[in-house]
Amino acid sequence: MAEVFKRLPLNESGRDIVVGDIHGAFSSLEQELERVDFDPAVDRLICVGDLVDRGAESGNVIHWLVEPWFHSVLGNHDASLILSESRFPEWLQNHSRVCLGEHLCHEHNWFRALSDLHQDAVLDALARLPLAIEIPTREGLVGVVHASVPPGLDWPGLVTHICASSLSLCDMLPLLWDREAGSRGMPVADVGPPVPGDPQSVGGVSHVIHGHTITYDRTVWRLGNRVTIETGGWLAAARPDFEARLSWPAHWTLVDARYPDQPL
Ligand SMILES: [Mn+2]
Repeated sequence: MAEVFKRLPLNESGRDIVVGDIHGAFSSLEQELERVDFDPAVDRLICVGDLVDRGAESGNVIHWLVEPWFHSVLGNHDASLILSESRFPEWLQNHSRVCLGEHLCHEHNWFRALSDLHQDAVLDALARLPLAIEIPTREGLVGVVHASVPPGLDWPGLVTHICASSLSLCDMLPLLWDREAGSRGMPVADVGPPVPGDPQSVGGVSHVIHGHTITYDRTVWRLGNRVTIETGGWLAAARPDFEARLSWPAHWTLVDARYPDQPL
């Protein structure tokens, strides 16, 4: 059974660093980890999902996911690959693909160039990714979900929801695809700290960190206590022509899980 929810133990001795979508740009990310003096002996790296597609090194995902210091939630591109290859995790097997429809991604050409063995290893690794990760910190609980927490759910409610055996593919869509947090948020420089009881916040957790939507001005955005840290770090490696045309240059954003408003 795929692990749909992962609760990490408290990191007693190092940092928990969260990074936006990776999209197969692993070498570029390695340089960023050096910049922030990432120490795999004590630090952990948690990705908001979308490990594959677009970047040339997408197949390297299997080498990262075996590292004890690396964790990731499932992103829509990761899910699309699993679905496209008809190797769904168990929680999807009983449900129709109808819900997904137009949501399937079509950027999996890199996958077809891999050997059969490599393809199997990639699918097996991605199928084990959880939908949500919970990080306990000395400043409170931090959640990580690729796209969004469905309206009306607090964090414990979300955990109950995704662990329920009745969960359908339709129920999954907001977690993987919704753009509300990334498009309705505001740059953190323009909004004050989260207000207790803000209806836009997810209750029961200090904040939830998302990827999925590249923020308009490539800064960290916040909607209530929902923080979007996806600033397109993978673009320079995967889509240099596109990146060169952007008004605001794309770049990696790495944050300490406790202080997602303050990029490292
Ligand atoms: Mn993405």
